[in-house]
Amino acid sequence: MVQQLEGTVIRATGSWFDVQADGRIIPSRLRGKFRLTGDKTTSPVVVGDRVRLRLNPDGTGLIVDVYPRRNELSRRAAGRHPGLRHVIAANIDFVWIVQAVHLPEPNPGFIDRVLVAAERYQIPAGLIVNKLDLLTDADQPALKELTQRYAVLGYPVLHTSAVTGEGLDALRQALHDRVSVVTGPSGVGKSTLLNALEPNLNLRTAPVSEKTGKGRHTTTYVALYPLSFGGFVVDTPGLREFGVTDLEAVELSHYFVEFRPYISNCHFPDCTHTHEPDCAVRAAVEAGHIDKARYLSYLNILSSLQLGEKDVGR
Ligand SMILES: Nc1nc2c(ncn2[C@@H]2O[C@H](COP(=O)(O)OP(=O)(O)O)[C@@H](O)[C@H]2O)c(=O)[nH]1
Ligand SMILES: [Mg+2]
Ligand SMILES: [Zn+2]
Repeated sequence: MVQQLEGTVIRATGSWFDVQADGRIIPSRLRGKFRLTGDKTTSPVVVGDRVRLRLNPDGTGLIVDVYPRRNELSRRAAGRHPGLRHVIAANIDFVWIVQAVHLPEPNPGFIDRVLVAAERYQIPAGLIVNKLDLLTDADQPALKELTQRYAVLGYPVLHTSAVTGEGLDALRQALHDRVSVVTGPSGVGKSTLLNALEPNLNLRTAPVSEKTGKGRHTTTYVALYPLSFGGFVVDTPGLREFGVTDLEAVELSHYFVEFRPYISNCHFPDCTHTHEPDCAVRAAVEAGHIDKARYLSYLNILSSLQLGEKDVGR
């Protein structure tokens, strides 16, 4: 009789998966059948997945089943597997997108892409603007604008500094008792913030290169960390870019929450809100009811989806 256990994947390195089951951590491999499913993803099992495993005599596990996901956060894979769906984590309660005041500069396009990926699965999301200690008087208007842009849409915005401790209590409360993903470009301070909240995590951090203004990749695997004050947090490797995937171009506007009230008023039911006559979304942009920067993000994502759909042959 082979012993079977159920557990949660808390670390994924590519070939090994640490599964928390039965109060311990079991290093596990995937059963071969998972490689044959034809699913166009970089990995069939990710952090946050609930799995069933078989215990081997040597104490390692063999993952034999993955339970259906409540949701997932995914992006278009780059690098070795261009075009495939790269699922960052599954079964998530909240997605935080971290940006810095400076070093590196805020990237609204990145924020909007992650928000689309979160809205795709109705995962609540918010923005953390970190490195507030670097803020100068000249930056105030830009910070206010960025904050307002997302706050009016209902996305919470936190201002933090791992240096002064500003905003850390609010962040701790926000992470309490949930499974949260903390994502963003390299160098914005994701790992530093989590270390400040939970010093025994000891996540590696690295200075941002003065030359390129970009952070270095220090986190090489995705892991789900338990928080002593309750909850779990996923620290992701810094992402250079966040490509939207796993949705059709015609769905995209529904994931821009402020477009939704207008979409059904467009003349054409399959309006892409780019060139069509009687487009209610474009009219709302003209009238100032939809933020121009958000509409530009929409156009950018739309064209990358249209290109992406071509190169995967759909
Ligand atoms: N000035 C300032 N630097 C910070 C802050 N948070 C992180 N850093 C620095 O930013 C660099 C990148 O941090 P890291 O946590 O590795 O970024 P990650 O790639 O997003 O995980 C490190 O040199 C940190 O010390 C902050 O609030 N203020
Ligand atoms: Mg990091
Ligand atoms: Zn339209």
